[in-house]
Amino acid sequence: MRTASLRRTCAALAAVTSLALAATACGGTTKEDVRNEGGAAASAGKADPNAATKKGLTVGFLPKQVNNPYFTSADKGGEKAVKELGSSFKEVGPTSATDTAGQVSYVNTLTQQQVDAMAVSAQDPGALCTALKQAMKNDIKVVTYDSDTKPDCRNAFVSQASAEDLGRTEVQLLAEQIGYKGEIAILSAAQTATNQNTWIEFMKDELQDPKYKDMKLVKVAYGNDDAQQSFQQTQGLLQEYPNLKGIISPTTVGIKAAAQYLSGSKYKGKVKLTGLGTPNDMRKYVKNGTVEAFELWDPSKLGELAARTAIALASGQITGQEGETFTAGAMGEYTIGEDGVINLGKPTVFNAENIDQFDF
Ligand code: RAM
Repeated sequence: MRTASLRRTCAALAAVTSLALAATACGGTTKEDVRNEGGAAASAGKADPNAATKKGLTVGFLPKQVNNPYFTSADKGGEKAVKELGSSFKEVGPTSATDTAGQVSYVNTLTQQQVDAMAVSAQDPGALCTALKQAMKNDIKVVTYDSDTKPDCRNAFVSQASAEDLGRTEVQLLAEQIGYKGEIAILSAAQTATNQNTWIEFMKDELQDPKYKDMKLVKVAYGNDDAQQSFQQTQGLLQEYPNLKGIISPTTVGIKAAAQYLSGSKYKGKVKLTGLGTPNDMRKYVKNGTVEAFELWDPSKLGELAARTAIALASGQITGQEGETFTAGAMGEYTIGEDGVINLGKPTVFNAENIDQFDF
């Protein structure tokens, strides 16, 4: 019988050598491997909601980008929960939101280190799949949080809110601010980012509604979650489209850089800006009249839910199947939805009236 430790040795081998070589050295594919291949939908074994929460596990967090305050906050939430549950936390990850090869090698590193579970915010929907499947084959539970991969490449996805709600409400917020009229642009993160691209699809769909007939999306620009590139892209948008009335930036790095540019320019208060930002980053731009309203969820709660999901998976309380439920500590009970998606909840809209109530 194949033991977990043998599988893990093979994982380490696969991570450092070619997959084919590892498969040969480890005796090829087993029935169990095949069962595991399906990810969320086909996870091996049945969930036991009454199983004890395992302690002494190691959970690795791999954000899109380590030096992004949004992920610092998310991963701190994850760390706190992992420690509270009696397990060990580690964080690895690239400094650039476009270093997909770097993310792949961090997945392989975590596999080699034989962590029990990993929580990953994917820079790209497909690029991490082979590495993540290899991790799952080796008994490592894989949770994506914030930005998903394909459903068969992870056990569950912890989503910040409904992607549809986020996309549609950002258009609604901007439409109200510009009186449903004029040219608008989107300043996104990386061109491959699963989360931003999903939200943008819903924004485009929302714009099809006849009530937006006088609004026109003229461009989607990419600032790569880099402050300087996002600042320059904002400047470029205003040069290219002098009649621009508003910008939606569904990234905390992008919206902050765009606000910084607008606030020091003649467009301050005239070109409207909304999207997803942290209250702490955006406070001064709300107070100085650059930004009226924007939205976000609490990143530390997202990290906490990712950690609790990872540990529930590693403890056998859930497998990632639709309909399974689990208790995420004081956060309460969560039910796994279609395709293994778990929704954190509703985002909050921040404006001059409520922004001082939030500190993240
Ligand atoms: C950035 C990242 C992250 C996204 C937030 C809103 O920090 O792109 O993935 O969820 O913005």
